[in-house]
Amino acid sequence: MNLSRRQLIAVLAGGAGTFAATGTGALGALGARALQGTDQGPASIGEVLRSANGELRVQLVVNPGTAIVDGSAVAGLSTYNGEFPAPTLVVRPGDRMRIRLINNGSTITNLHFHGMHVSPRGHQDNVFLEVDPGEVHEYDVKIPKNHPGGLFWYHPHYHTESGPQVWSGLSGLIIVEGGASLLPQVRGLRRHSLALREGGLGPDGSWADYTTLSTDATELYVNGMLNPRISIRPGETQFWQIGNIGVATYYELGLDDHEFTVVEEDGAMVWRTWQADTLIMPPGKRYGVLVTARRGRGTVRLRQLGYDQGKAQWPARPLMRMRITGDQDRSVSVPTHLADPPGWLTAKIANRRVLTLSQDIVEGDSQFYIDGLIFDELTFKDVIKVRLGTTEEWVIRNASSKMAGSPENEEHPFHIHVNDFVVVERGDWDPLTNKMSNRKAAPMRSYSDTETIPWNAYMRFRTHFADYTGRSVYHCHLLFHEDHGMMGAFDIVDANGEGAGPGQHLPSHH
Ligand SMILES: [Cu+2]
Repeated sequence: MNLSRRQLIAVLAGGAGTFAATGTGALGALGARALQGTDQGPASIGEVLRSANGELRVQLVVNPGTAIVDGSAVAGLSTYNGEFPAPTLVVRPGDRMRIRLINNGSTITNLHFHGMHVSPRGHQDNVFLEVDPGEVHEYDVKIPKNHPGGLFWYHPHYHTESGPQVWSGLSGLIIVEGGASLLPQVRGLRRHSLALREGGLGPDGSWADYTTLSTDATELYVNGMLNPRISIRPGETQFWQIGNIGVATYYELGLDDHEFTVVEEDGAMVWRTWQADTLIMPPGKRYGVLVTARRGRGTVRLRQLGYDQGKAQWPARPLMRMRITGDQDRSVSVPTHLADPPGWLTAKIANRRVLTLSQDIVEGDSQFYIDGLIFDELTFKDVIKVRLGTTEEWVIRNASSKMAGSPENEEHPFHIHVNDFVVVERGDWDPLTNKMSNRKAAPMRSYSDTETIPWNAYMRFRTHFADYTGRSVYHCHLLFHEDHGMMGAFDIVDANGEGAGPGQHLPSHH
């Protein structure tokens, strides 16, 4: 028996009507022919679900059970449609995403479309939805015609369950066509989508339980594979879209003796490109980069160079092989200036806010706060109200330092839904004296939706609340921190003060 990956997918999926019935029975035979863990096949993205005629109409089934991980059948995951990682959704600006979410899991779930500029209300990017075990929810997400092109991702966002569910396998990429891929220099290039996420096996060979693996024992998968390969010709330039769709791993990415030219960040084309030897990628972060093979034939490696996040030390390890092979190809380069920054960056600032991230241990359990509050206890008065069409400036500062009495030093990746922001300044901040120092203007060359903040430091950003009213959230994208309190809610309100949509209730409201 020698099944291709696509045939495996067909066996696993079994057709739309039989997702629920797909279990270990169908996979028993596959387990017997499991590939070796060091197969190192091509870094294929796997199943791709593409929109047609303005609509992506798909079914995503939360499917607890066995999935193919790095060529082997592994029990104990929970995946969308039996795929690890989840299928990649490919859409265009102006499309509708009509997604039937079927929850065959044992806990409440929902869907979030990370980084996308779509409505946070109704059956769209609404993290307040609760899809109970056994329930079906029909999402209908309208992507605006002017939506930026780039790399996004989707995952469950039900407070207290986000971490365990993403860990178990529920995360996948979304590509919105457009962005840098439409540049004349980039248009014809070979492309790769690289989904980075962690995981690993427990003592019994099934998927490890959430939070049980040390950082040393955690495996780092690229498109669900350990150390896969891609091929590139000498001199060839390729366009890679890289996303960290895991729960906790911080990456410093490096490519032996090669550099990255950054053309997209967090799902939007940058205004000014830059060269980078390394890319820092906390959970949720995405970059689109051009890579040119600068050596003759041979193999170089994409590596996790290692990252000290404070509490967690992520060790260095190889992630993927880039095999330089074939005939010499012609390199391309892009201009430094690609676009102008948005006009609202210099608009009148309607409001300035300061938020503080912190943590503590309460009765033996870790608790994470924004402005001293955990998400579970937020009441209506704690919800930030922002006015549609205005520009605000927020300072986010990180008090998670031992010096300030915190149990750990920890970086936190700050993420906000619905609208991107532009970092304008970074610096040090002393939580004891409240003094800012080492203030540095940020380069202001791109949008962000996820930015890490070191302990005893701050970032200042500007954001513009365009197009959509509704209630949504900002939070730490270490999902354990989010699930344990480090999330806040905000309402984008119209001129009448109307914001939150029907059913957008805080947990304290229940
Ligand atoms: Cu955090």
